[in-house]
Amino acid sequence: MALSLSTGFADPRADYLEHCADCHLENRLGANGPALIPETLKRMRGPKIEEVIRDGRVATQMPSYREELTDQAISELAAYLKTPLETVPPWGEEEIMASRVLDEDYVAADAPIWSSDPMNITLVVETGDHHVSVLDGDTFEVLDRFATPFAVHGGPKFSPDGRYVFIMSRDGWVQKYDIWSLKQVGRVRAGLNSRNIAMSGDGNWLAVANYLPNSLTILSTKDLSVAEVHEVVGKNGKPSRVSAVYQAPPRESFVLALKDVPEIWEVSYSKHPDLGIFAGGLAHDWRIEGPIAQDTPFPIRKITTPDFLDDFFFDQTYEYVMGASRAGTGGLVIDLVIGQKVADLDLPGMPHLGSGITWKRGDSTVMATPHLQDGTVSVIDMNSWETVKKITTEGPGFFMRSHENSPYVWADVFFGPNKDAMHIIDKQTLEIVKTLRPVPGATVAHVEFTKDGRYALVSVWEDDGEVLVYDAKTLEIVKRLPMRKPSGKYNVWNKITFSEGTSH
Ligand code: DHE
Repeated sequence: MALSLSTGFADPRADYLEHCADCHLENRLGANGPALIPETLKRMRGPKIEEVIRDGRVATQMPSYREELTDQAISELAAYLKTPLETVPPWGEEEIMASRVLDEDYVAADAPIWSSDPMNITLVVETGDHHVSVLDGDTFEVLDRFATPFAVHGGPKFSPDGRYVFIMSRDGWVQKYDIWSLKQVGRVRAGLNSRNIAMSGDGNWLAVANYLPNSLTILSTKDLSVAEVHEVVGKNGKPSRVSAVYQAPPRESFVLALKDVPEIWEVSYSKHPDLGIFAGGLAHDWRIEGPIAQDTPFPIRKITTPDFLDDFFFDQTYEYVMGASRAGTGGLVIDLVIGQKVADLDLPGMPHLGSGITWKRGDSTVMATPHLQDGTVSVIDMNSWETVKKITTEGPGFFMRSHENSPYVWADVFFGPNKDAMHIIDKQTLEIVKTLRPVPGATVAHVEFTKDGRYALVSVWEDDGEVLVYDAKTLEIVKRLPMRKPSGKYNVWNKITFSEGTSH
């Protein structure tokens, strides 16, 4: 342990350089180990930083420093790691390309090397030891289990044919994996701290939303090379973090939620100058600051919004985007064609729109979203934008799922004493018809259906966890698959066909 000569107290920077810098890099941005910066650490669920330094982290190379560091040195080191970086190093095209690793032993198979239904493959992200399991969606056999970058966040995105999958970590690494060959193709660090990724409708581009630096990285899906890095600066000149990026296939664009400026950005990848965001001569609209820049393959349209909008949900046409206000007081609907607010939403309690789903109810389409701050699922009519019902649940939830062939919506209770509950809601009556408690006391969350909707896969989100396979009709468990803290699950067919019961 390094002691300061003047005070006799621990010197956390010196301790960092002595014990941590080899794996986490002198600038704390991560190498073999993850980045140790507040942007990453604040988001980590699990043991506190002090505990990780003292006891190490199971299933990783992080050792215990119990012998080397006193309790005081550990707590000062933890406090040091929570301080923001004084300067963020440049992370543009050159740095990103220098980080790219393409696997030399990767050979693309001509056809799947397995005999399962390629459309019913389901991936399970196991955050306990940073792996993904590739499941046969009919037999639930594990075809492969591969290592991912540390701390995957957000849904992996499939290529439109379902062959490749792209996975992002909070440290900004993007991994490309070939499901047919069961092999990693390569990795690239597209940002230093990233939020999520979106795949273009044509499958050519992958957009990466970054907090650090304030940028959007667009990668070629073919070889993970950089197509463009957009610095994100609002109309008023203020730089902004990108909270999330989504694809809007019919508009041939990516839509960005911005953290620090009240704007929505639309980034076009259209090859047709009269389609997508250019339709209707919008390049000359007063709401857009100046003409849309045409000197880039990815022109940007900046739409001013009445509030800061963090989380989005789109209608099936992608004309309307529902946004949740940062203050948690409500929401609003922006029409992307005219670039204006068209409705307010009665959505207090910080709805988690990103995990909203839609279904047909009578003559209308409804959308449902859980709230992060209270035990409610809000159901909204997508024509009138009126709230149809606020369903009271046993606590705040994080994820919801359904399937075209299922009469039920599955909604978890992620937070609080009832985190072991999973509500089954009737899509027509909007009543909770059953509450499952498969493992009392354990966090039970996130559901994904098989291609035909016959089975629902539920995570027991614990270190020694499981994926429970339910018969989606009888609501009985038919199989239990041991997994290491399984989080999200993603079925190829449901994702590439944009099933209304799943997040996009
Ligand atoms: Fe997530 C998806 C934002 C915390 C697990 N999360 C998303 C998406 C967004 C988002 C915008 C949709 C992107 C996508 O899939 O492309 N998440 C946020 C937050 O703002 C929040 C509340 C705090 C933060 O800053 O990150 C947050 N998220 C968490 C967690 O603590 C979770 C539970 C554990 C973790 O691993 O970080 C978590 N988020 C997930 C998962 C998805 C996700 C598993 C994909 C869900 C899906 O089914 O598609």
